[in-house]
Amino acid sequence: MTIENVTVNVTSPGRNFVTLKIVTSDGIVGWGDATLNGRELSVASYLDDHLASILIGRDEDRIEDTWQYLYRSPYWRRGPVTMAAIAAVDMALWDIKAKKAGVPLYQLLGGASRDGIRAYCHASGGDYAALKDAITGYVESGFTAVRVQTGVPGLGQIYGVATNKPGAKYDYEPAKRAADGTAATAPTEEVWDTNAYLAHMPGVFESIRADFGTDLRILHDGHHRMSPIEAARFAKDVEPYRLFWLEDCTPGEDQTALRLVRQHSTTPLAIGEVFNTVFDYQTLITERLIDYVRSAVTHTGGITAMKKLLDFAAIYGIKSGIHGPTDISPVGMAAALHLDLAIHNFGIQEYMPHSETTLDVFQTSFTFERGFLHPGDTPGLGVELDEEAASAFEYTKAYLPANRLTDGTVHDW
Ligand code: EZ4
Ligand code: CO
Repeated sequence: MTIENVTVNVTSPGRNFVTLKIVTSDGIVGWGDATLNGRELSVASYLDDHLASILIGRDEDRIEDTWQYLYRSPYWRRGPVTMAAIAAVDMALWDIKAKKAGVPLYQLLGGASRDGIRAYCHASGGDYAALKDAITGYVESGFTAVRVQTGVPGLGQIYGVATNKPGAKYDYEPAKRAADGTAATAPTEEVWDTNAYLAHMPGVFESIRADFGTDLRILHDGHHRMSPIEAARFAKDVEPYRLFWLEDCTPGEDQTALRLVRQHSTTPLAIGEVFNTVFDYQTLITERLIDYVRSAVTHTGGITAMKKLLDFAAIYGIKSGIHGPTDISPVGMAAALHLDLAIHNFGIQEYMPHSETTLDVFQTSFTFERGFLHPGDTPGLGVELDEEAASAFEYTKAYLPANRLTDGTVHDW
């Protein structure tokens, strides 16, 4: 059989999503996630204007060949737009193949290696009291791992801290529309001071350990804001509190920066949510500079590429920590969960649940119970986009915030 129809759906049920639909000549439908936060329409155009016509008539079963063709043939390789577009095609073809086989995708990836997928959520608070409340809520609901982000005295709104009503769960959404909910025209701006952050954070982890004991897995995201020596100091200072991982401590494009951090501490390191290919990890993996691979399936060329990347990492004792924020659609989240269940070197899965509005549009079969996820046993990925429901939510431009140091210098967000 062949690919007969390729369409791109852009919808905004609470936030923007780009979804690829591939239909075969015998009517099997496959879905792929192509959402790139704040740059959605570029990927939609890549798919619509450049890929759709060349997919028509191809054998939908030739997933590896299609991946290589899309990666190598255009001459221009890598980058988040290209790799999100390839990822969407790849996910849709795996969805189709598993539906044809009548099995959940993880069966085609080798079957289940575990019963459930340990998830971590995002706990945040403007101050320690609010953070403690948030962590308490998650621990009570069964989570065994939490990412903690908190305000820094003297700074305003910062990365990872929810602005919603206190106590509200699952409420951090970094992409911002205009204040009245209509299309944004430019990013909002935040202010950052690394010195204040470095001084404040170790005490936060000390309090968490004192209040929650030694069992809780504590994660933290530095969002690429520290220089190598600052990150080394941070990793060393927080060593006594035994973080599960310190994520994205230095800017992502500088792989050798993590050598310095490694030389100074045993705090486990995770990086990669802005990476697109295995080559972004070549030095990090072969020199054992990280402990967890943070790529999103959606931004790293799909299931085909992620499986190879994680197998490569496994040889060096490095585990998965697949990116799972709300800007990964339920389709991309399902792709992550099938991989998580199947691979041996699973570490942890980020889980920021989607809003009810989003889940009215994407029908999912994955489950979450007492801290653990499962992709479900529906054939394929197990997620279907309700195109009619989606049509009610028009694309609404939203941007990730910009960030400046206190003297006005542009800094990493
Ligand atoms: O800021 O996905 O670990 N998770 C994160 C995310 C990212 C957003 C950017 O689109 O850092 O919340
Ligand atoms: Co992150």
